[in-house]
Amino acid sequence: MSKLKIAIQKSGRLSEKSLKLLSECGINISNGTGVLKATATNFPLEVLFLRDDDIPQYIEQQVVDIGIVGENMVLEKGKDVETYEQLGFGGCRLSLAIPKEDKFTGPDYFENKKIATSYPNILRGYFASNKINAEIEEISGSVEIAPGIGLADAVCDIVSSGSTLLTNGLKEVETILKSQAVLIGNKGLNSEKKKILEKLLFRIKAVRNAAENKYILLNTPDSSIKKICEILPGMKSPTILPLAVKGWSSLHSVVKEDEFWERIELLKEAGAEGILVIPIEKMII
Ligand code: PRT
Ligand code: ZN
Repeated sequence: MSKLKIAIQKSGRLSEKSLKLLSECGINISNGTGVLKATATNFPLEVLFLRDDDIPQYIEQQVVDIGIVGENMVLEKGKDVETYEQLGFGGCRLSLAIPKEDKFTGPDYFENKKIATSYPNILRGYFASNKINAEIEEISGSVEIAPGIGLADAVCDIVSSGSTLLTNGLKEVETILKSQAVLIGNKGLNSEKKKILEKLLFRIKAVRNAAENKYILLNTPDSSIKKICEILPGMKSPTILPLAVKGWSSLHSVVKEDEFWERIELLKEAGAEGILVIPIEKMII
């Protein structure tokens, strides 16, 4: 039986979380340290550990079938690959930053300036759509120090907390794109590999849904059930069980993580008591 080949970052910001995702999907990987290749013991998957920059190209050439990389990398490399799923980790943005004492006047600021970046293609596109003439200085690492050493006037780089820019005397002035890790793949996978991919995507979605939702249990006077059901619609509809105390019920449902606090307030106002919130391990919709 054929195996699906997945590329993940060998060592870097996406490595650990990519492996964690596979493990949450129930896939065991016998991974010795320093190896380039590993095989899953309970799923038809072969894992290759590569530099993130190489992954889109290897997928286009079908050296590997699928891979996990940042959306920023997919856009910069411009390879002909399919994006299947956003994975909810590796969040960051690609931004332009200038010396903090400079006044930012809008994209015009960059006219005739020199900008250091590891993302020349995305940056070229940004300047073209804003009709700006600027010089792009491509460098592969430590972009933030370029203005300080006189190599460039500004930078275009990945930002997450913003502290690297700050410590280098720069301020973020424009966000070109927002990014997170995505699962990408070759467009011409054969039907056998597509089937394995579908199984993997099914598991990834279950993991992602679980991470985005919480299981909620609460006690409610029977008179409030209708109101509470409106606040907590659940997957199909909430489960309601009578309590030993007459006139009261226990209600079970799911709530989205990002709506959680707002809903809890509404539930309390509606008369809910003894609210328990529990993490979900897998969620199949
Ligand atoms: O060796 P390899 O080529 O595989 O790794 P790499 O060094 O090129 O990549 P790596 O591990 O740094 O990043 C991999 C991916 O993680 C990126 O393509 C992004 O999709 C994502 N990501 C998320 C980040 C960051 N957050 C991030 N903060 N990538 C880089 N950074 C760097 C940024 O370049 C800057 O130097 O962190 C610094 C800024 O961080 P803050 O928190 O100070 O703003
Ligand atoms: Zn890289």
